[in-house]
Parts: sequence; C-alpha cells; structure tokens
Amino acid sequence: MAYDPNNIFARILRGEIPAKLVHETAHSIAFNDIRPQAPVHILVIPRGAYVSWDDFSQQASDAEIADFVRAVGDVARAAGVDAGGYRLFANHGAHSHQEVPHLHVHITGGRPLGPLLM
Ligand code: IU
Repeated sequence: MAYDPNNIFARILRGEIPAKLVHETAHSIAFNDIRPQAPVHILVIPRGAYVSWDDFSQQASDAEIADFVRAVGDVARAAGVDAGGYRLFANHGAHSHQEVPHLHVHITGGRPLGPLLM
C-alpha cells in the first residue's frame, strides 16, 4: 500500500492539526488516542512515512527502529503503567481494521484489560 501523505497522523506530524504530544524523540512522537479504550491509551508513531509494521520493519533504518522500540517503553513507563501492566498492539491492513494508514503502536493500560479476545 502506498503511503498517503495526507493521512491524519502525517498532518499531525507536519503540525497542520494540533495534538498534545506526550513524548518526542528524534524519530518518534506519542500522543493520547482521541477515543481512549482504557484509562491510558497512547499512540506512538514514527516520524517517517510508514504505513504499518510491514513497511516499517523492512524499510526503516536501525536507528529509527531502535528509537521507536525505546520510545514505546519510555512512554509506557512515563504513563505509569509499567508496574500494573499494559498491552501493545499495532494493526496492519484490512483484516486488522487498521483505520489510520500511518504506523502506530497502541499502548493501553491503567486497569485490568482482560484476556486478549482476538
Ligand atoms: P487503528 O489501529 O488504525 O484502528 O487505530 C486508529 C486509532 O487512532 C484509533 O484508536 C483512533 O481513536 C485514533 N485516532 C486518533 O487518536 N486521532 C485521530 O484524529 C484519529 C484517530 I482519525
């Protein structure tokens, strides 16, 4: 799938749409999900133009990947969900119901989340 430079997260990255960032690194940013499904629901996205895990894992540099993986852990710790536990997920493509075509890892936590159902 070709990257759509006008997707909503690309527009947030360009500053065209305001978003309150909770974390920023050289290659990643994080912000609260607008429709939180748990007391903590944060999205971490790379600054680079990647649709999903598929192209990111193939095309991103080692520096981008390392930055992103560390950012996810750092954001979870800063949100205070490391002790109680949290869930990470990233949707890729139609079967997963990916809504925004810019890679984002969801961090959810802040309450018992129950078993993963699918
Ligand atoms: P998905 O993995 O692509 O299905 O998740 C998209 C998420 O992006 C979803 O949880 C939305 O609530 C969230 N979101 C957002 O935080 N800000 C937006 O402007 C839009 C979607 I559009």
